[in-house]
Amino acid sequence: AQQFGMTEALQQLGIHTINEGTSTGQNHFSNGELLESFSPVDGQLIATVKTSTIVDYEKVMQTATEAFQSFRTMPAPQRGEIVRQFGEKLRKNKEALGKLVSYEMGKSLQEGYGEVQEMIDICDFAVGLSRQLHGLTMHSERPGHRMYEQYHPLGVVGIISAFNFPVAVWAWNTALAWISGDVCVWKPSEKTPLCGVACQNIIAQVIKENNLPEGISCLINGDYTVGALMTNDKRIPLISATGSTRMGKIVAQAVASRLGKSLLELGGNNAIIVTPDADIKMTVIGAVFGAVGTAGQRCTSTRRLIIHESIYEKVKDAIVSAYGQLKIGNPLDQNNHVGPLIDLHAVEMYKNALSKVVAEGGKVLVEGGVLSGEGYESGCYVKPAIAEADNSFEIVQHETFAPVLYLLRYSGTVENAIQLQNGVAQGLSSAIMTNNLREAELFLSVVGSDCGIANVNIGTSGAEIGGAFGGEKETGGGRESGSDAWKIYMRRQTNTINYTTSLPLAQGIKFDL
Ligand code: UN1
Repeated sequence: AQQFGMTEALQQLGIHTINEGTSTGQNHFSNGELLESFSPVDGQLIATVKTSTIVDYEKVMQTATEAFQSFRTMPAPQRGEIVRQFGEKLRKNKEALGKLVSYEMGKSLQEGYGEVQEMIDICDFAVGLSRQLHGLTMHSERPGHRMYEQYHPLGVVGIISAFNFPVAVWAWNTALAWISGDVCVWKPSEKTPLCGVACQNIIAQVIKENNLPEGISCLINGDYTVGALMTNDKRIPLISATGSTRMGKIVAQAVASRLGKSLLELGGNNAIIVTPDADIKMTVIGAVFGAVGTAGQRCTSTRRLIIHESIYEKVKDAIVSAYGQLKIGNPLDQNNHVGPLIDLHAVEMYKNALSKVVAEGGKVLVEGGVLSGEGYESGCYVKPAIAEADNSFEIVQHETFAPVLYLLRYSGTVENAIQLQNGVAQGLSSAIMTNNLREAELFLSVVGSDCGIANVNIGTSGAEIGGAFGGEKETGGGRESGSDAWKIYMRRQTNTINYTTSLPLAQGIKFDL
């Protein structure tokens, strides 16, 4: 890692590689056990971070709650100015943070930079939005009355994020929460705690430079037990959680039992439909990047290709031959396309998926396997694999966070392909490759894709921040990032004002005293 300037990057981000973790910002509330962060890139221990105890958690919540009391009164455009400065700091730290993301998580350096770019983009988006937190006005049914709605800050927002987008998902939430006047408490994945510390260090500078209360941004490290403190905490009106469907169900039940709000971004099982009218060259790029980008560990990763029988062999050959060109290795080296999986547990899940698909009757087209030898010492590097399968296979119905792509065949019209595409429990992202207007429009219509994201002539991953991001069914139903996703971070109030000298009741009710 040294040859890629990692030492300098860690230094710039305030990560101390000595055996005591870091202690900037809210992290001084961490007095628990040490959490070690190993890089899947080279298997090395990068640094350790102290986790938060229950006592630490209480302190964090007190600081956050106090900070909210003042932050909520700051005019929204001024809060936007804070987010603007945060975006500026991210621009200055893009290279260092992108490298850390790549090193701690294992995604390619380009994707690490891309992730930081998403953070910068959402900051820009939020700055503009800080002057556009619009409510509607309505016409009252009563004379001399005025009716309108307004959005007020909500309170403490709890963010539970996953290892695969260790920095961007936090920023999608915080940028909107902060312009909304909320304060944030973040529990990053215990697999990428240093990304959390680095982000906290960056925002802590902005908070300090503006003499704002530090509780605006809080970080707690630890495992699911820390997450459970958050989900059960009545002082947190909104929990935004990204991760597996299994985790989401636990979070949703805990939050619902206290009637809190939850914003869930859970698993996907994303497919690209390839029709006889598809541009094969574009299909190959979209499908291969979708399947092997981030080593298949995006919630938007392409897991299934649903190909029309008339072009099946042609598309199959093109994809298989593209897989032959893939270079697997150190993601910091820009010559490589595919980096490692996050850890050895992920490698087990990958191996398990490959043996299951064969056991269920699938046919392997591109052999997988775990790489060993020089450069692969971490044991986390695997070969992207392709198997011919059936949509009904249990393993195909399941999201495996690894580069395993299933090829499915359809015959007849595009309706049959749509049925297969929708025939899974998850509903995040979907795509169709076609130059046929009828097919494309049908795919986007009410009888088309049932996913939160539906693309035409684009793969399933790599959404822009300007749109609302999220999905239906077991994906959890939440929407983050662009469009009007900000509304969940605020509380809506309907106001009716009577400026007359009488008090007529609504619905024409007579009540004379
Ligand atoms: C995720 O995998 O959790 O659309 C988020 C994409 C990225 C975000 C993915 N912009 O692939």
